[in-house]
Amino acid sequence: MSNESHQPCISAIAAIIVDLPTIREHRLAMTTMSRQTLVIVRLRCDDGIEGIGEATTIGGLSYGEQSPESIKLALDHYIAPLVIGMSASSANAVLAKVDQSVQGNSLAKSALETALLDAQGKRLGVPVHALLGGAVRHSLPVLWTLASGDSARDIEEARHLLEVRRHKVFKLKIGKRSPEADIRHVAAIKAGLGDHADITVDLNQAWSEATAARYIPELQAAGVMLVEQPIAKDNRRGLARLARMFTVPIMADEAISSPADMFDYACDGAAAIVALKIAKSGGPLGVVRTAAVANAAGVGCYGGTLLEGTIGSIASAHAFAACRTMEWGTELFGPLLLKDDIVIERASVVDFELAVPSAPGLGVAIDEDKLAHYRRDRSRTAVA
Ligand code: MUC
Ligand code: MG
Repeated sequence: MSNESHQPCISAIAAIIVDLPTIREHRLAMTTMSRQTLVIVRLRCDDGIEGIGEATTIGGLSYGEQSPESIKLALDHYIAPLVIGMSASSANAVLAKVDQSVQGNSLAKSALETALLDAQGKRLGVPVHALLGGAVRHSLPVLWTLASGDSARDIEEARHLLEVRRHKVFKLKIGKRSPEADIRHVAAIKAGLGDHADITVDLNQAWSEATAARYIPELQAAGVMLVEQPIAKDNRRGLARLARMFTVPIMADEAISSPADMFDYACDGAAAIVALKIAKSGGPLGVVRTAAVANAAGVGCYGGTLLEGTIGSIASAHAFAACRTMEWGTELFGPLLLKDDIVIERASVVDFELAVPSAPGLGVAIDEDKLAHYRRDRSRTAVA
């Protein structure tokens, strides 16, 4: 049933937990992943259009405060009852209503906002990036994270990816071992790949400020391109002190989620670069808003990931395509870390770039057989 002004309305929302194996173990400072869990949102509208969205976490609750199960709970019990019956054509209005009653929960909000934009894009016959003001670029460079933990294996993996022209920038997840062991690992990989590749490192907050002050010069000497979130996300002044000490740029990730965080960090000169993520920002619109503050402050933009599958990564790609600048590239490699996915056409990287779809909506369709196979509740139900 449409409302009085014949606006299409949200009629149902399903949040489906899906567990997928990864192609190899993925080691970060706080967890080692051998599978990834997606929360897929299917948003039905009373004009027959369905929008889809996705949210992921890293290692359950080990990376952040939201888990796949809490995302589903927030959507099923709090968000869906608030928004069912609302007009489906304004993601801004729906998310404003959700923000009034639901604190935090950026991942659930991101999946919902993505699904609303997908549905509206399909309705109007335009890609999601057109709803965000239009694409500034139609493909995005994508780096790969080397995270097997073994230097020789990582070098071999990187050489292969260079040869097949998939990636030429590699991010190393460090912080789990001693700083000395990490520096040896980084230097070995940089030396092994030489000028053919750029190397970045992500500490995921693992170091104290003193450890960072002691070891970042060695990372700089090893030739890394940038250092991501070396210290605790709450230590903004510490990051500002570190940023003044070195020439290698510091990128803030966990520390910056919102336009307000971005403003605060920029005022303190605490980060030269920001990792933007739909997961942190509560969706593609939040990415564009945060990027606008970064642009105003002269902070470089980077397209980050929470290791989403194809749906979440393509939603991110639409947002990153619409940002004025994205000078540090992206890391939308999440789909390539998965052995399988629940979509008909998986995201792929060709000639070092991911193409941003131009079909209506996200330009991604669910593979119903795969969804039925991988959904966690498959033994209980076959219908979303
Ligand atoms: C993060 O902190 O950047 C991005 C790449 C990866 O391996 O993990 C994510 C999270
Ligand atoms: Mg990071």
